[in-house]
Amino acid sequence: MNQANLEKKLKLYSYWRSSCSFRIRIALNLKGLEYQYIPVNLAKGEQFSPEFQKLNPIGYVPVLVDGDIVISDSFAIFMYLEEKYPQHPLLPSDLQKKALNIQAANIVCSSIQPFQNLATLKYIAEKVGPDETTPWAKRHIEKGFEALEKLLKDQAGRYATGDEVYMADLFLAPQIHAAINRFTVDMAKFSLLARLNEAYSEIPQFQNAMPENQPDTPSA
Ligand SMILES: N[C@@H](CCC(=O)N[C@@H](CS)C(=O)NCC(=O)O)C(=O)O
Repeated sequence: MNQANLEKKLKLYSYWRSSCSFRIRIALNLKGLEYQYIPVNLAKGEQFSPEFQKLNPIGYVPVLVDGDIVISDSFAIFMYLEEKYPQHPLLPSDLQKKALNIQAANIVCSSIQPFQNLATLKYIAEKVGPDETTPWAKRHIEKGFEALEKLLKDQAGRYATGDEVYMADLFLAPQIHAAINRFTVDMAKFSLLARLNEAYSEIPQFQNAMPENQPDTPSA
């Protein structure tokens, strides 16, 4: 690859365990887009460095750099990728199904993940107590999961909104993964989401995007 192409290559600022980065890793994989993985170690506070904050002033991953274009926030990145790289569409053309996908994704993005974000959990640990972080996160994950089960029960097929993978799946898979692996949520209470999770685990593009398979995943 010549220098010009190297510079044009997509770059993803990511952290192995970040569920928001995981969403975009799946989107890039499904669209068949190669990207350079740039790790930002959230545990070491690299998100607060002046260099990173120039890219995303709020100091969160993911950030996507596409040539001269810099986009942060997984929702915005998703919408950008969908328009710029229309191969393997991740939003259905049916308007109702599209709205359902956006609704389900946004429940994860706005009404679940912010309650389990590192910054939120640090605040709870300091102000309330370190033992309160997991119950706090679990409570909000379970509230969201209850709603998602109701929302999707008559719409789901093999995947969240039918038999094809769409936006909702890209947001659900990382959230379910975090619920199980980080917050010990009992998925027996969420049979539909548990079933979807099984289906996601069989898709190579999802497997490749998983926290355990990233260049910055700590060795066991
Ligand atoms: N709405 C944003 C949220 C981004 C976000 O919360 N990222 C987390 C990782 S999943 C983060 O960088 N946390 C760093 C911190 O809390 O300091 C998105 O969807 O990208």
